Amino acid sequence: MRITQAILLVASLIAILLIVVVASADSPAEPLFSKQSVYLTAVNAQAAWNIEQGSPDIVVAVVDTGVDIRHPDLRANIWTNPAEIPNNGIDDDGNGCVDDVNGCSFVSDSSPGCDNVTNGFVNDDIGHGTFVSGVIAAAANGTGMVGVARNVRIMPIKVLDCYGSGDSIATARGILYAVHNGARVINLSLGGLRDAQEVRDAVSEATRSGVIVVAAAGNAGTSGVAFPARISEVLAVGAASQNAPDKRSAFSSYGPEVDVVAVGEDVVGTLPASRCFVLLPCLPGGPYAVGSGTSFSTPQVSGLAALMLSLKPDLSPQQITDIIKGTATPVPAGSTPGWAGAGRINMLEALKAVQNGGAAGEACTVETVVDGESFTCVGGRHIRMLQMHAPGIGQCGGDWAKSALQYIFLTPGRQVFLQFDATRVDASGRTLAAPIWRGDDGADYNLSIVMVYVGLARAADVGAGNGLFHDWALASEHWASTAQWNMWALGKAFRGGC
Ligand SMILES: [Ca+2]
Ligand SMILES: [Ca+2]
Ligand SMILES: [Ca+2]
Repeated sequence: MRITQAILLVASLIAILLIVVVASADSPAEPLFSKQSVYLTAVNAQAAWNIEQGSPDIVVAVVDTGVDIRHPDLRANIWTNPAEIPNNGIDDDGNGCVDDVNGCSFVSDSSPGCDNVTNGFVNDDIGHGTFVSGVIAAAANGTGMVGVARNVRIMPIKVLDCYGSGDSIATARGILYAVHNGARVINLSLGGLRDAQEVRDAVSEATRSGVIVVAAAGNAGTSGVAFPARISEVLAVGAASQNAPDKRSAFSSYGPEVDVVAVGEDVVGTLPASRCFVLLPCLPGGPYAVGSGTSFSTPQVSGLAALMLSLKPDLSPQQITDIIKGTATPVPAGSTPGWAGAGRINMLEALKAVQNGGAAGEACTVETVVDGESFTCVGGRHIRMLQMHAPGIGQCGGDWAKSALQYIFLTPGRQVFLQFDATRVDASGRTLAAPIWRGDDGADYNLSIVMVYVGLARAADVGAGNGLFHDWALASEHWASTAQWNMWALGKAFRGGC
């Protein structure tokens, strides 16, 4: 069954001249960096590069139209399969793909006018996969552009033909090839409307195998996230505007499945020199182009995942997702609430979260509770809660939910004491001042403690209706099991508001 998977790109025929922002952090000497710096600044990339620029051990599979593996900004960073002998017509390593020295193609049911291209022929007919690859891993070599994760490896996997169309079988096979041949990140800048079980199965296998799948939300500009981005295990990426990175790009599809966004307008990428003007016009002086679409915000997130794995290779897909979402910069809802998911990625904060404790979002189970106000924590390294401003009397709702996420880092067994300033109480007995978490490092953490306090309050107090926020329904499910309390889930639960 043929299911068209359109590439998610918005042709941008007019290059916008950008005002160069001189970054104080890492600024590569690439001629095109001035075009890149605006959207990369919006995701804090340059500062992140002071922490990590990518490891050659981390492989990102670009499941797309193929890749120009000889591109001057990519050739040093193309994955190679050492167990395969090139051009002998034999599948030397027995992985199901003949002569796959630099990736594999699965295009066996192409559109009329396109060639079927299978096995080790990963040539890019139109340039889309090459563009995406440059966003991820173009080299810092003094020419052209630089990728988000300049030192990681790209595994070219061709599933889309010369019109950028493909089918779900090829897509699923491409995903599985990536999983079985060492990729840690899979970039899917493609999608369609229809669901496909074989793709769902392949994504599940990827996730089970520790491979994170990142996909474009779609360019319909309407409610309804594309498939496979809308699969729950997939990190779905929308697009923010270049000139106003707090706003949705008009083309960016939205819906509850969107996890995060990056700027998706006028992104710089690599093109095969022989394919200038097929999909996008090349920039003067080289095989590069400027393009827009969730196709091009997505590889920035894949690159971030690759940087995180370079820093800490044992991160799981769930941990990567939690950190990327947990450190994202919230953006205004505008007229399409939820369009950006957790917000716009913040590469620096994500890498710092990896450095500071690794497994963000890992559940921390409360082991013992002492008089309802302190506990020890086992099984996780830190707790994610919402950082909120102290609310005013009667204030509840929007401002709270929009506040930034904050991580509290714990070591197993470490005690955190809850302190509570009960001086401000509203008419119904609610204490409104922001209480304090005092860690055993002596630091005070100002947190919205409403949820925590409810959870750690003795059930009898809460049930007795003594004013301890017992009408906050989101917390109620946790009351009965204080001693086995998943704090991380609690933090998430509260995100919805009061
Ligand atoms: Ca092979
Ligand atoms: Ca061979
Ligand atoms: Ca370069």
